[in-house]
Amino acid sequence: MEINDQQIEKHNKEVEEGHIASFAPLVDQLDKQGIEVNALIEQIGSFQIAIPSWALGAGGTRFGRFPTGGEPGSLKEKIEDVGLLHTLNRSSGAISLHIPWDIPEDTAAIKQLAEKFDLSFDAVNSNTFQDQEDQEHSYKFGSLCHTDDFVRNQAIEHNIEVIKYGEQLGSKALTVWLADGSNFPGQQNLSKALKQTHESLEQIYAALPADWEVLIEYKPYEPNFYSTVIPDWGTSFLLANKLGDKAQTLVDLGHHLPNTNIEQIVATLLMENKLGGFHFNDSKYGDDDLTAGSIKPFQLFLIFNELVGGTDTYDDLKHNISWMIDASHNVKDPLEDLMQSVEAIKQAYAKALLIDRQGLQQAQADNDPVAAQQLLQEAYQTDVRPLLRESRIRNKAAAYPVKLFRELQVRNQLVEERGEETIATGL
Ligand code: PSV
Ligand code: MN
Ligand code: MN
Repeated sequence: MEINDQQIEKHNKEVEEGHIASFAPLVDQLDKQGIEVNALIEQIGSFQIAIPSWALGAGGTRFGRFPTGGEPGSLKEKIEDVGLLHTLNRSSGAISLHIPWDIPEDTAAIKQLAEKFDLSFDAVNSNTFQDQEDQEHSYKFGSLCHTDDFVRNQAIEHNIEVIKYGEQLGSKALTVWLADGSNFPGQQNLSKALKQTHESLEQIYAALPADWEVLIEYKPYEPNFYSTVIPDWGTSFLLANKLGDKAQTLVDLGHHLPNTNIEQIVATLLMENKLGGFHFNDSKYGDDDLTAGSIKPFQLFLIFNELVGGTDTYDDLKHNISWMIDASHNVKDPLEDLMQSVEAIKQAYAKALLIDRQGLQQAQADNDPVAAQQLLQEAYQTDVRPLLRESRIRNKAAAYPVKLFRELQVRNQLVEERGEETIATGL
């Protein structure tokens, strides 16, 4: 299944009139505000967000899994799916792999396929939270933190192996998310578990190629319900500082206790040059992995406000932040869901770009919270969807990606090609 230029052009022609009707007045309005609209559209259009390979199939809950049909059953098919997304929106130009779910057997062929779709490989993820069939030691009681040297070494070796796969594909980062922790008080010596984790990470760090980074995720609970070895950004930051310049903190939006001020964490990490990247998603209760921006779009906007504002001040920090999604579902078509996440992230970014920075700095200097709020709201309440559409049209993507996906009956075609009963490897 592939989508061609003619199909996209036809779609864009059909919706042109309606698009112009909303785009033209917005351009007038932004012009009056002194905003350089073409530059803005260029910034929005060039922003790319990586797709996680594990979100291309219908996600499961512990109660059930309801396959969508036509899900990718191999790495090749996963890349083809991300290729479809990128063709539709020209904003999903990278894929983040998870080993061993995505072992590239023929690296050259996989690279070639990715190139065909204009895709690069973002961070590669290790997996020491599940036991694999051929594995010698179990991760039941942890991996990098384990009390037993053999288990720790096996987990270290696995991470080094993941780096090697990533190197072959052109990735530049390893993401480590650990399920390590304990379920009951007394089960684990908390400081020893952290110390062992640090020592294990030191060995992984030593195996990083010169131009690589290791991104360390944190999570307060789940699958362990009493303690997690890296529960919060402070612990991730501590480890990243101990390890060195190539270690960074990864902020997964779902990995915070309710009401945490994530934008403040982002600002601090930016200031310290330790913001390695994001796993975008949304949540109501915990690590819900819901579509980005579906529950708290204002929070997403505030995060981008800190990013855009922060990068004004800390100019050298723009580099190398990994922009990734980590969301998956059992009630939505995964590809449609990912397009919605990308759209929400870009909307938040576009709105943050609209903020009158000078005005905001002045309001802050004047200690005028009313003016500051007014300026944020001015940007946040602007309907930026026509700008996103225009950026897609200029990049030869679909004005309305989900609409075209449905019109072309992409899912039905994937079901025809791959079958109804497919199960994608992943979460
Ligand atoms: C589990 O919480 C998780 O969602 C982490 O966020 C990881 O990034 C992801 O799974 C993939 O391992
Ligand atoms: Mn994550
Ligand atoms: Mn998670």
